[in-house]
Amino acid sequence: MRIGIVCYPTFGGSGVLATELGKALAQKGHQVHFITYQQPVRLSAFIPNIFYHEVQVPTYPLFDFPPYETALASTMVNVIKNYNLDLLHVHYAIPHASAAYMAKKILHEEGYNIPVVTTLHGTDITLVGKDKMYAPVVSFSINKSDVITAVSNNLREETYATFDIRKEIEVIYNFIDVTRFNRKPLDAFKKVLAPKGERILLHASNFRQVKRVQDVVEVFYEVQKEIPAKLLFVGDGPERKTAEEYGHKLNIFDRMIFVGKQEQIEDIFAIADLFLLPSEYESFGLVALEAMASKVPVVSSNAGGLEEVNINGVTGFTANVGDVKTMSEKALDILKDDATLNGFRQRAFEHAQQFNMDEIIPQYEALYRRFCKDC
Ligand code: GMT
Repeated sequence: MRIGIVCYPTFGGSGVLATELGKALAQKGHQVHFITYQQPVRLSAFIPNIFYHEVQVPTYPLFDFPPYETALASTMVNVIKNYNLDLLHVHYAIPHASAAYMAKKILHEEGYNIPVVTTLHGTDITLVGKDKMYAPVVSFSINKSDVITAVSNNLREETYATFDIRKEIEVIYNFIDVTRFNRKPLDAFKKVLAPKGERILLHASNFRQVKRVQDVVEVFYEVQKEIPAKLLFVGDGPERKTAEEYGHKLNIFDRMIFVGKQEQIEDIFAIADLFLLPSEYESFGLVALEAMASKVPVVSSNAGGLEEVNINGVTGFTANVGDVKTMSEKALDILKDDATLNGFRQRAFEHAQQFNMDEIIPQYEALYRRFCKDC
């Protein structure tokens, strides 16, 4: 099939998932066309049947806000026609679903039918999408998609609760390539970060408010009182300063390490003992799954779809949002001895296997084939 994929090209979960999906589809022989404003971060190597089309947004002195959505819809039209695409799959509703609808209508006038699949990822519904400045367009364009998918049952329910959606929303979970995360810890790396064999707690995110990085510091503060430990932060974003300041305030900054944005996160997961994700909301929590596939148990909140990923008492623990006391106790329960930790490690790893790409990619392919039986 010839498939167009529209996504954010950045480190965020939706962009990562869309890029990995495109790469996996190309590997299976499909022709994949990425349409976005920048080369997706996970699209570094050359793959023969992957094409990248950059959305150029011409500026003009009149424009305080360059009209990205117009440029995106026009680029969609051009790419779909030039490459005779069979289907367009947009990730993250804003503004991709409405731009796709515009492109679809333009092409329809020319007698070209392009099916549109919209995958909802989370904040496009729960945080940003429901803002009344966006909601009417989001709701309308989701309803106009030929197929709607959500990355967890929770997000499906949230979407129905938030908008008047008159179509079926199908759940296709986030996926990972489990072989990528099954790495041996690099001893030299571990020695630099934890020279005295301290336990390594890890948090990786875009440091937005929804991640509650202050809770991460607070849980670590309680843990390091009981056992020697280090806290590793991966990623960057607006709340990084908050985490740093809080570390200074609690006098534990010397045990906190900020490594910034990293592409080879699997090597970092490999040396971690526990992953912390106390988010206010996660539609799924792709990063928690990556941790689990790396044999790292997770202590997370129970918000959104996290309980569909992190099974309480099995792959780690979940607690109410903001309940740092329970999160700290559970973190210590996991880390108290090697036998307990190894049990959690193994169960996290086993649970992660059901989200392997081999299980999930065929679900997307089956969905595409409804519109393109002969391709
Ligand atoms: O986590 C983020 O803030 C980034 C965000 C995105 O849209 O890029 O991630 C969302 O999509 C991921 C992939 O489907 C999910 O695994 C994340 O849970 C979800 N984030 C939120 O719901 C906050």
